[in-house]
Amino acid sequence: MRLEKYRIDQHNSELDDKHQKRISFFLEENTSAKNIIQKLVDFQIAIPSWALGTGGTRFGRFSGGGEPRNLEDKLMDIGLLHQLNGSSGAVSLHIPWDIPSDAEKIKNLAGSLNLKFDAMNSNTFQDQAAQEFSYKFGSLQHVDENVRRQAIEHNIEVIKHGEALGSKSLTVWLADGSCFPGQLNFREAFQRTLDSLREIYAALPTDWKIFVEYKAYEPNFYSTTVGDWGQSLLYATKLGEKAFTLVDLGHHLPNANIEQIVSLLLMEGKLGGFHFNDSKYGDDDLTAGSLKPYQLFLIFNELVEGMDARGMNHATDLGWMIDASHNVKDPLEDLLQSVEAIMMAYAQSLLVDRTALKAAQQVHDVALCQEILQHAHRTDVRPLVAEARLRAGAALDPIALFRTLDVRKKLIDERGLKTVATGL
Ligand code: PSV
Ligand code: MN
Ligand code: MN
Repeated sequence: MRLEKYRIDQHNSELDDKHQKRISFFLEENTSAKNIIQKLVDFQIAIPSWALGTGGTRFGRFSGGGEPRNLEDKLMDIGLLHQLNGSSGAVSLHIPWDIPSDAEKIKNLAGSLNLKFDAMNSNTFQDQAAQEFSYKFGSLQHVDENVRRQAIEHNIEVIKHGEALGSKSLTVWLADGSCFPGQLNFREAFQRTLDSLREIYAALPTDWKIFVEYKAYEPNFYSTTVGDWGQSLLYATKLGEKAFTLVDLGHHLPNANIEQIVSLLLMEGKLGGFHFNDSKYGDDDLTAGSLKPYQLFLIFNELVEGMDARGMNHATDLGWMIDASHNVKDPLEDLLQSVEAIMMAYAQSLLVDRTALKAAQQVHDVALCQEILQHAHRTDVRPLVAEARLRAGAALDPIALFRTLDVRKKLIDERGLKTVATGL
């Protein structure tokens, strides 16, 4: 389904009085904020195709109904999100879950919804029905050359699908690793993985990037062959200039200082992209900003500082994506909440007084350094983010409009109650 433009306009005009008061007050209080609205408008966060259905746990899955039945439905859902918030203008596909039967048609559909194709994701962590060799003991790291070959060829096929759609990057997340000490020779596993990645790298079109995503543990619980940012950076450095590290917020050991990791990867020119989510324990894949909004802000603070230092374009020079999906909320409402949290953290980090922070750092005024950061984080930037939505032609209050228009009910009417999208 699509939202008729007049519905959004009507919603906005109902809220306009209140919004105008809030935004004028905000701009009076924060005089530098005027210049950052366009940055917020430009900033787009890709939606992963696997987040549109109710996620499962390994114990069960509870579909909420009206979920996408195929790739077209997934694009339609993201199109809806983008109409509502103006910041979800990209999709990240997972192959083989999202193999387009007709790439041209899918490309046109995405174009008509104003969506771009962000990174393509390969899948060598599950066995598919028609597949010859099993990934039970790894894929790109596997001791058997046949398995490695199959996994390499799969990645090359993913690149081809991406090329047909206009994507420009491939994200490789590997489940490879070991569950028990002694199971694996770490050095040889690394070397085999590197050799496999080199073959995939060689198949990249000239204007493509490859992102090497790391994860501390799960599904392997003793070692992971791309287990942390150090290992990812090693691969990315050895591969070459088109290879970068991808940071997924849920893929660290507890209490890792992710903002410092981000800062150093940026310094090395090796940060490629981001997967946003939030967690209390591990790779919980909860709504971005739902548990640790200050951490999210501190990460953005480093991103903005580091990107500005390197003269990078915030909107286009890194891949921004949500990677979250879970069991209990309407997936579309959940994604609207994630995008809002990310936009708020981004807006707050744009408000940091960097000159004052630098000066305070130089004289070791630690309390003032903290004040400066917390002042930005404690600023209620909701009017600013709403203003960016308004300027993008989206809704002042996306979730309220989603509910007023009974979007989920309409999707259930259209698609049925028992729908399950291909995916996790
Ligand atoms: C598994 O942890 C995972 O969530 C990774 O974060 C990948 O990005 C995603 O699945 C899709 O492959
Ligand atoms: Mn991820
Ligand atoms: Mn994950």
